[in-house]
Amino acid sequence: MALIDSKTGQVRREYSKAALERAATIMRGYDLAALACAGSGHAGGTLSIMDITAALYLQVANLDPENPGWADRDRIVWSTGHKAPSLYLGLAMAGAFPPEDVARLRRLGSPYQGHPHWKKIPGAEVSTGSLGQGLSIGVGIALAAKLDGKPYRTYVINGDGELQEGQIWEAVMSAGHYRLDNLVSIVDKNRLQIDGWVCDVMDVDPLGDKFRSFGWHVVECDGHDMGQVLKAFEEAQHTKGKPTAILATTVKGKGVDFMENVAGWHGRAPTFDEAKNGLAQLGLNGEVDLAKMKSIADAHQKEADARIEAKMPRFKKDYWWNRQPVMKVDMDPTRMGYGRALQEAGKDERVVCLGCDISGSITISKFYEGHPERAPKGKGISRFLSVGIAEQNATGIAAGLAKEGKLPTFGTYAVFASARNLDQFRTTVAYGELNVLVAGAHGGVSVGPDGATHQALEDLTNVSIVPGTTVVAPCDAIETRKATTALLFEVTGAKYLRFAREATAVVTTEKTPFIIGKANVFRMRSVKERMIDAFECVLADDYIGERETVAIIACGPMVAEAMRAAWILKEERGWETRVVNIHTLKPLDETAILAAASECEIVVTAEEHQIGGLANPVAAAILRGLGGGHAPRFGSIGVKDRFGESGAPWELIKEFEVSAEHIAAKALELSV
Ligand SMILES: Cc1ncc(C[n+]2csc(CCOP(=O)(O)OP(=O)(O)O)c2C)c(N)n1
Repeated sequence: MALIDSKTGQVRREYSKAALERAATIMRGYDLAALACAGSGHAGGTLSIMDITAALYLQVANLDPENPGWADRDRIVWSTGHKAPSLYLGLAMAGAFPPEDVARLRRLGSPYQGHPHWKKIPGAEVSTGSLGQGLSIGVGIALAAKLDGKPYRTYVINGDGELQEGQIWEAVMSAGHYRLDNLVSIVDKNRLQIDGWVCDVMDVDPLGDKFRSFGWHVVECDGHDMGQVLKAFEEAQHTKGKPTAILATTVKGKGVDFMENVAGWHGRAPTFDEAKNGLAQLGLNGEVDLAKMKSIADAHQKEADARIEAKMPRFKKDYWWNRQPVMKVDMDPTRMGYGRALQEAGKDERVVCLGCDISGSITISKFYEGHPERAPKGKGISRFLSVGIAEQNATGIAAGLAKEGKLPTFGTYAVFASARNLDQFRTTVAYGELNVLVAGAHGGVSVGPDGATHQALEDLTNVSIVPGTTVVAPCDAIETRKATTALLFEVTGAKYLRFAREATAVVTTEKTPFIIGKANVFRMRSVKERMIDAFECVLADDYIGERETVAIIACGPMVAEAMRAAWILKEERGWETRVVNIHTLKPLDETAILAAASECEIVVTAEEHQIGGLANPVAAAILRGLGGGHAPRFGSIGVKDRFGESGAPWELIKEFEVSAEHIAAKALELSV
């Protein structure tokens, strides 16, 4: 009904339609400013939902900003967690905190995580970011209200692309079944998702008919017409015996001409100049103080910098990437290798790619760059088949294609490619021995400001435990290209390739050996201008041990960190280090691990996700293989049983203590 003082039951403030329209415009301005301060985020969808946000938080829902845990408050669930800034600004405009404070968005240690965490923001009901889950949570909350005889209502904000997730329709079915007239789903129907128009990526229409067939009441409205929005909510409140779906037609990027209806603005933040331009278009010059917000963001950053720098082990000099005149590296994201390989592999007609609405970012779109015949064709069929935001279905479709002799591959963020579809991957693909290559992109903490929901820290453990899988986490973009090709054409069965988002050091060349299941050894021979020339790299099978002090056993981009740690240990202590690149976690090269363990005094494993994905199989291999032999001193670098958080990629490497400095410090600690 309104913003309420929960102690007295008095309405705190009522908004006219014009005041709500004005509030939505101001929130759009703060959104642009906060995104510009963050340097990343989702402009398009945060702008499209803002009129609905203003209506909901300032007028429709019963909320008390001074008592966010008030038992009778209406619950608002943001199933589309990427629209977190709109949620934050809804609360801010209602009076929970100053809107300028959202300038700290997506920074390390900020309550304003890239995707909302309810434990950090009083008033955020649940933690979301993995699409398709919020409506089920809403059903649960609405059922609890019915069980307890409580009058509160539950509002769930959904995206139209998000409706491609199968779980949504399970939730729709259950809400219809239980006739939850205290539940409302608002669909922000801006008709765009990441890969393009929803109707081309995977059509969800006719939405009204779909909801109605599951027993819902449906209201359609223009999501930017405040009168229509308020009327739609009112209709929902008066609907008895069924849940209501408000299908709100909106414009992605609403209010800023260069963002409107442009898919590319989905996951982009404006620059300060673009934000200024946007503020002028919204008529907000002087209303939203961009400079003040920047100074809030800068002050927050200063504190965060001091905190993480205090956590860094200290050495005689600064060995950080490219800070010395020697040991220079090129940086390239490992994910690039996947796309480059697919471009080439596409010559084989058996190769089929499935798009999961994140195609540019994970580089699978390179499959059709320069090859229009392979490109997605809306509802037409080509060798790039878009399946939308539907990881479980993608796994099943890939299995079906494989059954008929195709070589299918698909990928998405590793969190969603390895967990949400784990049963399909285990039972249909692995147990069925079908030839499917799953790419887990954005692995590890280095994903950055999207935060915990998007940082895959458990994926290697999840998939490695599945019998018969081949699991590869290559160390750089070149090795990712080789791994993709090898997995596609040389390996059969369930295959999982894991790579990262951030640009990391390139430490191999075309000539570096690469054989699935065979580790490589890197040995530093002398300091060189370029790091790649300072190290010798051979197959572990061909390496003759030199009784080095330390062995660092690493996978993925941590191999490069391990090499830098070897440099640090050589400079600081004169120690020799054997770096073992375990690019294949399964089948594991136990011979290489055992050789390192029996010939070196200290063994450190290094991974940039939960300790265990690599450390556990390595430790087990050492214990199994040593027999009566003397065990080395053993330590592990990785994330220590915690979830990730927002922050810049290299800040997170420091915060989560997974840098070369931490590896070197661990080796030194084990020596005493
Ligand atoms: C399970 C899952 N898969 C993929 C993603 C990555 N992702 C974030 S937003 C998005 C597109 C969402 O489209 P839509 O629901 O239409 O939101 P809007 O266009 O309104 O921003 C995708 C694929 C995710 N967050 N969760």
